[in-house]
Amino acid sequence: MNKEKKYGFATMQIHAGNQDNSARALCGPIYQTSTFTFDTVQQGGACFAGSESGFVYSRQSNPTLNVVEERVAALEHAEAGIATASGIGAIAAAIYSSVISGDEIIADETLYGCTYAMFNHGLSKLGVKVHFVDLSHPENMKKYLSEKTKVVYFETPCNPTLKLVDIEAVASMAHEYNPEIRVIVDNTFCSPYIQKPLDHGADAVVHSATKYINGHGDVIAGFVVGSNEFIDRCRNFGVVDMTGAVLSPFNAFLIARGLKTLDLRMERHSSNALKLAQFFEAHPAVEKVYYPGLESFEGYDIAKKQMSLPGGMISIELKADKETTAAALNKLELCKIAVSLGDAETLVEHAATMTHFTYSAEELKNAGISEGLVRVSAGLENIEDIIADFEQAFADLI
Ligand code: LCS
Repeated sequence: MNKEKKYGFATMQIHAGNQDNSARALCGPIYQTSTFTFDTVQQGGACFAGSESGFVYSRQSNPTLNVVEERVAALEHAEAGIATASGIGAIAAAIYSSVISGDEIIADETLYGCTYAMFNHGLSKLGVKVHFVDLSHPENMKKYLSEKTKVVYFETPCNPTLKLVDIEAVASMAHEYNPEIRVIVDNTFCSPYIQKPLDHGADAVVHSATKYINGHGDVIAGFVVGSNEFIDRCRNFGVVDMTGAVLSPFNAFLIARGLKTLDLRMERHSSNALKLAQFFEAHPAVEKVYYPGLESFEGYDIAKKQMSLPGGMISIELKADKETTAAALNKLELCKIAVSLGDAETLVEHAATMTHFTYSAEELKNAGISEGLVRVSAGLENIEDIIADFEQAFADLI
């Protein structure tokens, strides 16, 4: 690649990131090593002191990880990125690197269940107060902004309701109050192909790369991207000292492979999801459909503003009760009942008892997660086959 040239997204998802590759292999090597050797003790000391560049130990950095870190950062229009052992590892590194006891966070009230558990049950034990608000109305944030506020955190679309948050509106309100407030967006549901939060004023992005970024259901991974200064802190403090949640070189290699087709996959996920959402909307057993590509969806205008495609995630409510809903899902023959998302296979889950079991009944209500909410991650199969599977599973509900 010519570093002086600007390339398109598809080119960057394949080529961005420095390969340390003396054998000229098309696919970069896996540096499956915990540590790196030095010619002399003095050289080792210089690498530790930072006066000489060079790899030291893989909890800090590793050439195979560096490739995907640079690649995801480039795709997100960020200066730098760090790979982590999971999405939760990425969020923890970003949060540990942003707050200390006594600080406050404003977070959206609808979050992935384990993120909510970290914020609600975990951070409070460390003396960090989290105010949960509905950030789809940014003015809700105003009464909690104070000199203690260090982070504003949200997902858009939110897991599992698909609620959208206007990134530009929230970031500008937070920064107007205090430019030092770090606005962190979880971009897992979109991937950088569909949405680039930094372009809309956010300061940092976190990902569960377990999902679309890897895309093949065989890796748990995460990323944080942002400014050089913030990512240095996430690396040298957040990951190295606090979480230790470093990605394995083999998983970094799989992510580099998965990323090569990110744009193609997101196009198919989105077109399949749109057709499936339209099928659900017309189905007599379906009460409500949540999908950013439907004009009936509350966040439709925000989707048009900040997402280039409506994405692969849909949630629905059936007219049936919880037990009948479960019985209908159990009849699926092709689509899989499973948590996670963004894989080639269509995955279906019941949020209240699976991904969001960490919410109490009241918290579910506040977050807009109904008892019967069914979340669907539209896969890459033939759309006719996906629709036919739901058609037969829902036949007895009519
Ligand atoms: N952020 C979002 C929006 C997520 O959906 C998840 C996982 C995470 C962060 C955490 O990432 P992980 O540590 O699992 O890589 N979401 C899951 C879900 O909806 N079903 O299973 C996991």
